[in-house]
Amino acid sequence: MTLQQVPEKVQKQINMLRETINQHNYQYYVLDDPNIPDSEYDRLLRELIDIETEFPKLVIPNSPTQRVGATPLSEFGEIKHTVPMLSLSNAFNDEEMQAFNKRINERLETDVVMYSAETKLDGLAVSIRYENAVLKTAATRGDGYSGENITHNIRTIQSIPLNLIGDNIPELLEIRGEVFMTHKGFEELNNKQREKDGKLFANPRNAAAGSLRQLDPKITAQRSLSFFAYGIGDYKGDIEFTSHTQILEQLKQWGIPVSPETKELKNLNSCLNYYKDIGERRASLAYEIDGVVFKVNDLLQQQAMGFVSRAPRWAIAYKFPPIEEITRVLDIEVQVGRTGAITPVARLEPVFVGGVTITNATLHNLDEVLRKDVRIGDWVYIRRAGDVIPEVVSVIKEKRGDVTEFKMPEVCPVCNSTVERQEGEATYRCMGGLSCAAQNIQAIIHFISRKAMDIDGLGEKIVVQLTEAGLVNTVDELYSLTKEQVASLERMGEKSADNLIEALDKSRETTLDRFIYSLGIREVGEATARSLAQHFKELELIETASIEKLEQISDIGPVAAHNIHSFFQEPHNIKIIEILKKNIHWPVVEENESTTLDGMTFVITGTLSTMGRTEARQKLMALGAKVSGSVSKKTTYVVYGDSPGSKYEKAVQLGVKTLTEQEMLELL
Ligand code: 9MJ
Repeated sequence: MTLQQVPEKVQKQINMLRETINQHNYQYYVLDDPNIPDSEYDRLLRELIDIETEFPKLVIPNSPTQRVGATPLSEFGEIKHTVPMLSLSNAFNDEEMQAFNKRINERLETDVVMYSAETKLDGLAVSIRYENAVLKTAATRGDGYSGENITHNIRTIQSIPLNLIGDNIPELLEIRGEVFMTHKGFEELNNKQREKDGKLFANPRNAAAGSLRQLDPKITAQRSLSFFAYGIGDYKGDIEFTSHTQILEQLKQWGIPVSPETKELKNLNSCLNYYKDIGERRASLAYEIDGVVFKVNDLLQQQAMGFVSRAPRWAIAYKFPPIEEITRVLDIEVQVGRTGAITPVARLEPVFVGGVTITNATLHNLDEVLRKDVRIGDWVYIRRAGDVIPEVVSVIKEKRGDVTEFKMPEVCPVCNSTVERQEGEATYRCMGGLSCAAQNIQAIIHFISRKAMDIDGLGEKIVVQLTEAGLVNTVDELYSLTKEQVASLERMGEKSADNLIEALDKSRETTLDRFIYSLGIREVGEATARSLAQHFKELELIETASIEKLEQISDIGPVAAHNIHSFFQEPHNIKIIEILKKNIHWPVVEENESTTLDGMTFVITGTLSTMGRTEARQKLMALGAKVSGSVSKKTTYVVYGDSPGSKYEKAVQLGVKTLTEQEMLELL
């Protein structure tokens, strides 16, 4: 068939596919509410690719198939910003926020000022221009007046539409926003880099910057970049905007993703509460933020405020305490963990990071020490994000003076047993096993922890006291402790001893999955322990299971299977478990009783009040549930929030059970 003879039917099918795919992108990236499964989306895209391959003349630059079409550049061109891209003034405490609010009230001669509140994403500011709905160019912020032409890379970011959708499409729309990398995308990228011995990125921001400043768009396309818009620059269109939140709402309607954390607030007090709330949730967000941004919402009021040097007077970034700081490595010591793993730890000159004073940071293993080339005496960047263990990010080589290299000890600093590294493992381990006091103590601490046997009132300090007094060497011995023995410990009163014995007694009734988890088998976390309990139902069957049998369980791989098998072969462990079995009991695991949401499929629809849909999805998935975008007879539950729409109706039609948000929380 010649190219002139494209049947009308084919053109129609192509148009239909492009429109459908763009609509699904909008559902997924803007509404965070996909209404078809990923496999169905892939099928539509595949069909479009197939037709376009057969009829290459019908390919247009903004077809959803054309995200990585461009050839590598030899250098970045320059793009002038028709409206300058300004920066933001900062506030670092409540007083500075009060001063900001006061300046605004005074200049506008009113106390009635609404603010738009947004998270401050820690990524790269970009400007993207659409002409008559079509993405034309994109640039970095640069010096605010001109930036680098990164159109070829911006086109590879799935959540940025190549064509605007909806009504009242403007002749010209320049959107501004932040390109960033989620924690997940960052970890995946660094894992890939590690596998090929490539350069590791220090943080998601650097990874996003490195990915965006690639001359070859194929590399950018492999990186998981995200985007949220936070405003507009140049604009020619019919809609007359009156407020900032109206702009953001309209951008969403045109298919552009906007942060779901954006809110309209009525006064300073609500702004301070917003700062506090987001600060508390900072560590659980999927991406990094370094503060929140408040903008006067009314555009006329914005105009009246004007600008000062290079920042608008109507906006401010209220920054969170930094999570990265510079300090000095005083020493590098090693810690011996529960499984004998020897971890190098940097002892630091105390430094205030992310709201707390840090004196130690993990260096993970010897490979990391060598890769980062951290030496005793070095100045380093320390990072503490949320509740995670602080770590040394990188060395400031320019500041290096007199330094000493770290050497992995040949014998365990606690028990003098040999230290070895197994083939293919990054970790060195003490070979002393349970003859190593450090491993014993850590094993007991794990055993009593909240998610394991949950023995209240028995903290790390008492465990150390009990082992040093020779009263408890292994976990089974906890159950033969007497009140008198406990009371004999230093600083231990009668009452505390009573409470401890009572807590130990209480822990004698538990569940099989908790018991398995408490044994501290390498690679057996809570989820794996639950799978083992659900699958085998009886401890004896797990103890005697072959590696092959263990591997048949869906989330158990060869390494975990091997660890579980060898754990139960070890005579020392068998002895301890026999004693524990006489002291600890659990109910029979019933055939259909499910302590997890394994095998259940959820659909979430509407607006939830206590969390976003993404968070709800993660929570359900963490318990083993599948979360789907569409309702079918196979759906177990449809969770509905405000304005649930068609999915709720379909659930009722099909007789699928529905849950309110509160009911879902109870289930969780
Ligand atoms: C970030 N980084 O998230 C602005 N930003 O507004 C938000 N940055 C901004 N707004 C005007 N949410 C200049 C910069």
